[in-house]
Amino acid sequence: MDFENGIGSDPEIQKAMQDELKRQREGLEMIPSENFTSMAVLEAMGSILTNKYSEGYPGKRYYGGNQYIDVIEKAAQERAKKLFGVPYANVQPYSGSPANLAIYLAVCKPGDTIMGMNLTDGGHLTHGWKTSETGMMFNSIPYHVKADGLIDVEEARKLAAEHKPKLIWIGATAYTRPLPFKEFAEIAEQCGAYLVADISHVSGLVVAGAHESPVNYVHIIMTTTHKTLRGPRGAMIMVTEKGMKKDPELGEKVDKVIFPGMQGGPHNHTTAGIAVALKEAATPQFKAYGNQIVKNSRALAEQLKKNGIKLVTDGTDNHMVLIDLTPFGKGLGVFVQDALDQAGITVNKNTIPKEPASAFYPSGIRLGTPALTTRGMKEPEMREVGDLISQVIQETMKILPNKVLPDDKEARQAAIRAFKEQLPSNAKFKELKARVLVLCNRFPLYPKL
Ligand code: DSN
Repeated sequence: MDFENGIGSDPEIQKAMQDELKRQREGLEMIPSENFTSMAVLEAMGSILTNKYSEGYPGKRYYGGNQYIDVIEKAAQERAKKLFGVPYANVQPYSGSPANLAIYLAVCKPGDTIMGMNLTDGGHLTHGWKTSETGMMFNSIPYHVKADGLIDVEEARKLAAEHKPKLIWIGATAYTRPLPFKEFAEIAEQCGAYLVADISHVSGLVVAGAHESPVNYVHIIMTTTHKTLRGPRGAMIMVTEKGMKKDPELGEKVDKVIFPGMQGGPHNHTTAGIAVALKEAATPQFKAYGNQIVKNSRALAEQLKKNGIKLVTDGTDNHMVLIDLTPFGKGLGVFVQDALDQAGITVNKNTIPKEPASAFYPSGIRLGTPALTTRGMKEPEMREVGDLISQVIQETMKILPNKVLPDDKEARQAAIRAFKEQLPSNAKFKELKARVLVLCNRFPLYPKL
């Protein structure tokens, strides 16, 4: 069979894969939750490990033939425990959202009160947002950020005292400052809640010492493995010493919810990729990498500010920068995202605190430096990238006839369509795209592929 000779047997998919590789190579990848894994992680992911079923846990499997899978999963667990300083790790969650659901089910019952950061303030869907099952299954009390963009710890303290949540989340998807673990530990202590740190975005920084670790403050830590940690798409749930003290059976409860409670066979190729990524993350090179991500992010923020671009919290201490476009108009994120795409810069439109438009048509742009840092870019390149982004924004505002996104659905679609249609022929975007390509070519990506 042709298929035995490789992906060439499926030219349609092969071409899309090649096109995607070219896109990753020739553009600036600035979605803060994305990264480029090492070749070692890629090899683990594209391996024969995908062939095996292994329901259960090492030494306690439902199917035979798992002796080597056990080696891999045990290595992943041990590496996670050592790296984060925790007594317990489950490396099987398929990704962050199911991992978070598993945490709820391990410590709460449907209808219980929970607290998380409001989505449009930078929180995650699974921290209790109204359209997520987590916001429907539980009584969700959101806390917010203040006018300066920082988490409103005092509001969270009052809400926790009033509503006595069973579980509190500390973690975010669009937040540029350190997460206040210590303050939230006091809040959780006062109402007896489980405190869970969702460090999906910053786990690579935590490992590198570029963000404080939550390990001494929270009961449970969840992280996805594909963001700053540079592993494959997956997730881990870890229970801390503090969590084990609160409930000595917490680890077993998490295990039971993941399997048989929620999932079937673990994705063994992913588990191997996670193990490899954790080995990489333990190296001095990774420490330097994590710190460089933050240096790059700060350099990018400074350059944007120099060019008159407004930032939420006026800067950054982590891997992320959040542009506030409201000085130009309401709900303009969609236009800037499309224009940046045209110039070869991939970002995502995002809500900003006190979003004046909507979650789907927000007024911000979220940027991140993990992937560019992986390519080897440093502060001088970030200043160049800051200039490129500023010029895209300026050109966007120049060509947008009306700086307001229409409220009417059809008028809105027409405005977005009309804007998109003119992008390919715009001379300024062509020039910026050419500059992006020159920059990317100086930092080759996956030269061995
Ligand atoms: N989608 C992820 C992010 O971009 O932050 C979170 O799930």
